[in-house]
Amino acid sequence: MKMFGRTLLTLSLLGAIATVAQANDKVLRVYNWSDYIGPDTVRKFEDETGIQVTYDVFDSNETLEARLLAGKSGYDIVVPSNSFLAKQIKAGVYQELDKSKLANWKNLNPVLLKNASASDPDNAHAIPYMWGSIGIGFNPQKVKEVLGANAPTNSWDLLFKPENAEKLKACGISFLDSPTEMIPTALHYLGYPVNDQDKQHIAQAQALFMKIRPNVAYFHSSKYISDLANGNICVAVGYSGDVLQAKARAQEAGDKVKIDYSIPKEGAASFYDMLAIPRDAANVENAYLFMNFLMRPDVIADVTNNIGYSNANAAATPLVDEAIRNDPGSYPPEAVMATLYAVPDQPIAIQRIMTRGWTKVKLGQ
Ligand code: N2P
Repeated sequence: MKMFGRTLLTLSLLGAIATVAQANDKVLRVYNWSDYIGPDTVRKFEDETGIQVTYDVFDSNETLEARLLAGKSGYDIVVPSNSFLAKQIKAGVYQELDKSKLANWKNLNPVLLKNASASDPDNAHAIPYMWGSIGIGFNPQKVKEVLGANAPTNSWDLLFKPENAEKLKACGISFLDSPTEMIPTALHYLGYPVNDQDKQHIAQAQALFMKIRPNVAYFHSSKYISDLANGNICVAVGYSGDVLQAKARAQEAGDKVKIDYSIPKEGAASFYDMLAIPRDAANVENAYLFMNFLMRPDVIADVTNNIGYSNANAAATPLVDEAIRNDPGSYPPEAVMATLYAVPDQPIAIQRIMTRGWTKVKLGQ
């Protein structure tokens, strides 16, 4: 009995030591969107701090949310969009930030902080990282060949008018695989509020997709970057910076393919992606170090210069390449900004209806 007790004690002591060692380990696990960081950003952080980073990627809020709600994601930093944040905060997914550990907070843009506080009062749980819009990436040459010189590339008609989609099928159409972003895009096109909870209206949005479904090559939220750049598809509804990455890749590859990004005149969705620490993160101190590192103007400007998304760091703006600062896709002019609406934060029940409808759209039935 005594022996057994001592063994137990020894085991639990060993366990405690292991836990402390793990918590103090120089490791960090980050779960971010794909194509959303500079090629050297993580290595630079590792070199400066000696912290070993495991860096995994996802390409939709839906995927991230499933991991977070299942619990024990194992990640120390995750990057939800603000449209998902409020619900996740309520579900107790994140810890409150200790801003005394974030000396570079002062560099953040106060206007963006205020906007982001709509889903996180006082910015208590999350830091805005990058923001962008959901518009149309297209290959002007191919679209012109199929639809003629007057192709409505500045309008959602380009895709939602079945007669256009039917023709564009020949060169390849893709949509994001995200019901929470695509259904509101269709609701908006139909003239309904983007946060409409009327099931009939949501069904109409679904029907709009059903009509053009036979002409869609695929629904995917990251594959279109290389497919646009390679000329495998000619129109993709996608995230602003991802399309700009496709444009840059096509340019680097030579003159064969040219890519443009359009924010349709009817308006388009905008999003903020936020850095947050899950409640059960094992390496919280290292998470703070990484967050603070990402708020350094030189670091975050370099990220923007590589991925084409606008960051939320006012102090970094002078360090952002002029070509990106002047690109209306990354930094839209005031008049275009006024047409953007935030991806709506829908209640779970509505989210489920949209997800079920979306599955049918994807299956085409
Ligand atoms: C990165 C996409 C991030 C923008 N590939 C969507 N929130």
